[in-house]
Amino acid sequence: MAKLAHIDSFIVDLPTIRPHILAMATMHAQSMVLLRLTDSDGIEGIGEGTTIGGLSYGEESPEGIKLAIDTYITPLLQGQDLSRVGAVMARIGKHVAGNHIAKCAVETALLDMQGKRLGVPVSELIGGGRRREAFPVAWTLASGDTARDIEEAEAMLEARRHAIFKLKIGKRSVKADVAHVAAIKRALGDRASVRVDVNQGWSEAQADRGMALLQDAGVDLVEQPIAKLNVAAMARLSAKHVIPLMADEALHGPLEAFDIAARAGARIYAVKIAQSGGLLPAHAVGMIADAAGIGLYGGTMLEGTVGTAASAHVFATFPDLEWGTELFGPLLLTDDIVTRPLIYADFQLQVPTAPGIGVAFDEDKLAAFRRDATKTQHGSAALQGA
Ligand code: MUC
Ligand code: MG
Repeated sequence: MAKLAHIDSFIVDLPTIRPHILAMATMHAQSMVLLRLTDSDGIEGIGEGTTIGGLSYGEESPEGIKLAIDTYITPLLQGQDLSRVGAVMARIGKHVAGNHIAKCAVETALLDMQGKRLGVPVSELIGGGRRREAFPVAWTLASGDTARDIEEAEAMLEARRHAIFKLKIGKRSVKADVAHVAAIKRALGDRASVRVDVNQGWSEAQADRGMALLQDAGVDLVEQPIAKLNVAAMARLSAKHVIPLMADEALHGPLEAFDIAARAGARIYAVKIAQSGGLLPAHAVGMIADAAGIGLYGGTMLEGTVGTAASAHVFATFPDLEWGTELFGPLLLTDDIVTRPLIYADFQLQVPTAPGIGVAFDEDKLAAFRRDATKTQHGSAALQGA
């Protein structure tokens, strides 16, 4: 039986390459909770639990994720057979409500261990195995400046790294936001797909107007335009507009996936392992969407390489990844904490092939970036500003 021998969770803060402006926060750094589990056979599993902008995006903060793992989840792992990943996660689910990002970090580490035990990539442990070796990745233009965003998009096209661009809007007036988006779409034309993410920034009336204008501007989809709990309004907007509405913050695992599908609240799902509560529930979200005829998109919480690799394994198993993915998190950061970075080439991310999630910690980098190892105790709030 593979029992827990050691567990270590810690926060790592990595600066972003430029300020990343979202409706609810401006990021200057990303703070990720990383996890290392070792079992009684000496097999190691690593995981990541990451959110955006401290407590401004969702109900879990980096500090809270670490606390949930250390205080409440670790005792539930003790004495268990860690090779029974589904059973262990069910036990955690019975005793820990919510805390999806903490659960995702733990499930990632358990699956990483299991893949290493069996000598297979994690994608082979999910839903019949992987169906693709690589997939398209969007880049988010969020500098806040139209000319700078166009320049950034042109550079990405030139480098053959991204041909899908997501624009973060919802902070300014609908008119100003639409003008910004339309200028970028005009500049890029048919060379790129342009999408927007409002991060719940609009009322239903603003969304109604905004969606009509964005459709005319040639935008391909509108992500979470209104409050996540207002599924009735999401359904009204979806029924009224040709431009598809994509659910993001509204999705917190299979239950919401089923509810939104039943109420016709969205035509595309942004699936996130963090929001879903792990890789296995994220796969279930994908299966529900597929059964309901809802398009699939691989979302991100702007995780670093560990969480991005874990997400890639799930998205590689989806029957149809119609809208591609946005697994660009590591590219937004100035440094990395793994020995070998993920490979982005020809507009695609390659799904790792080594056993487990297929990436390993670089111990020197961890020592340099661990929050508990750095002298100045810079909290995520201080780094991320408002
Ligand atoms: C979100 O809401 O989708 C994903 C890409 C990005 O720039 O922000 C995230 C969060
Ligand atoms: Mg979003």
